[in-house]
Amino acid sequence: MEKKWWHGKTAYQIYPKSFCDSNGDGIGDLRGIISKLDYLKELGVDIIWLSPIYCSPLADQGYDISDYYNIDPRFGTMEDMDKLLEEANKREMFIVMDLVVNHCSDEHEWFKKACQDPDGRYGKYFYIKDWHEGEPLPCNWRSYFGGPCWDKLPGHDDKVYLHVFHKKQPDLNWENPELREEIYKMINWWLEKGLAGFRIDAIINIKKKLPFSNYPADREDGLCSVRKMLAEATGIGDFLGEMAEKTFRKWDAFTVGEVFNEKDEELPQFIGDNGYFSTMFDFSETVLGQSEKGWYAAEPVTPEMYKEAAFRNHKRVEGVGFLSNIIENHDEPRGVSHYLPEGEATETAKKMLGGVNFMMKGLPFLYQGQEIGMENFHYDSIDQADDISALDQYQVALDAGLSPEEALKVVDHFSRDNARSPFQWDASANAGFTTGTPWLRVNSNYKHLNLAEQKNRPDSVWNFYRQLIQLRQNPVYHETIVYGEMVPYLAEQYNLMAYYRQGEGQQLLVLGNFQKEPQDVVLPGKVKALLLNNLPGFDAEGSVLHMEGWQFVVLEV
Ligand code: TEU
Ligand code: CA
Repeated sequence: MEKKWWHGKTAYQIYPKSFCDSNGDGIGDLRGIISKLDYLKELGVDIIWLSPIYCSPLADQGYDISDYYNIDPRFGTMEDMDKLLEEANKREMFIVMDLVVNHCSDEHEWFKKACQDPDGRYGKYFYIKDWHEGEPLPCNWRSYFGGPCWDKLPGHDDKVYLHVFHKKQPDLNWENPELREEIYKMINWWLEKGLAGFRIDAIINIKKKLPFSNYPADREDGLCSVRKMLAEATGIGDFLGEMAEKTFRKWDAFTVGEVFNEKDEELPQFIGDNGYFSTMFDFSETVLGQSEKGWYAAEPVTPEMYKEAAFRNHKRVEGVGFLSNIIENHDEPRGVSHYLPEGEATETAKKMLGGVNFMMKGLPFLYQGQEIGMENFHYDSIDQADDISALDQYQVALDAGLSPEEALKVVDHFSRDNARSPFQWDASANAGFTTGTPWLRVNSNYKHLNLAEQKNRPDSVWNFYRQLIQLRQNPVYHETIVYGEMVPYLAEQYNLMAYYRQGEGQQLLVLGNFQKEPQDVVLPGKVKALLLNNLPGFDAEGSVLHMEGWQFVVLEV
């Protein structure tokens, strides 16, 4: 595998709205981010991905862009953005933005012009179809946020437009070469500014199976998940290859794709040496237990499921490319609330979960707050929900016959708001996030769970993440941690997640006891060094290691 500048780095996702508010309006902003660059540097972060900060009505929190060339005033100005790039550069850090090009906002001028003249130039930037009251829609796809993918084109009673996400997110027509050129121009404009690259949103949706057709309904509503259509769509590679060629490759940009359900044979094209993207997220654990029926029908994720999914997916890409490893992001519940059983999210367990994920082969991505072990924030009532997905899924659960209490419990676990509550900086009012009223409630646990408390405590979750990052940066182990093969160890041992990372003349063994009960692990040989341990004790007797509940160690063997 060809070596790339970003391979050995550590990445961090910022959800700008909830990170740090510099001016007291309750909304995190670019100046807030700039003020925390030293903090991120101290943690050991190299690459920072910003969720969208472009102009947006924020119907889907910025994933609905109304102007790709400007910063939303709530987040700051273009001067602030330039300053951020400059300050990051000074610290040898890299800024990556979110590239949201499957759709734009219905308030983007392209869409407004399309509404004025659906048959004109901009009408062809979207998917617009004739339709008359009483007729079936062009197809029965269900949007990701619920309801049909088609809505009436504003100002026209006889036309509908396609949106696979929210109705305020009309899909861009990638079949139109003119639209594609507009997108490439925009990407190059940002890269020219000094951006290191992009996280590429929902990209798998840009290729539709055409002509539009119905699929067998998968719920009572008579609709069918868009995912069925996507599984049948072919030819996305032509678009992705063209985009990479005309933009990313020219700049040696770093790109991470939000890709779901890619086929095995497509992997080299996606993330191989000359792939469309540098890397893509490993979602094999996040999708565990999910059901097409909705959040209410999801199955709990067990440690065995987690291990099996992680090993399977990493094996799939071994020798092909790099995955980006996460335990959470802005669309997921907090990892420690999702993968650890209820009541078990102790600091020890949080470190174990972070450790087994971080040490896997690939690029580690931390999500803001993960480094202090932030947890799901819990709703008292559905009125507290902001996430459009949570509101939809609450209704889906009620429609399926759950009581309001049960439906709330479901949403409470899966809501995207869990990851979007403000960063907990300290124990002062609003966790130090804002001097005003935060746009979304602060988690009530902030008085004891916050960065200030953890920074000076050597055994905190924060200090553990710092050790993980330092281990990755340590020149003695760097090559092995970055490029070493990942080989499962004792894969059959129940609730043990263990694997080797092995490179030339070096073998590391990562062991996580994924349960609260202790367990014994037979070691493969002599322990040369104990590189990391989430507990004070290390109890090895001959070739047997007695692991405490949730213990995590990295050994050189
Ligand atoms: O998510 C795309 C996606 O495929 C879904 O998993 C989505 O997270 C889920 O349906 C929501 O419950 C991306 C962004 O990460 C997400 O925040 C945006 O809402 C979405 O695209 C639309 O831009
Ligand atoms: Ca602000």
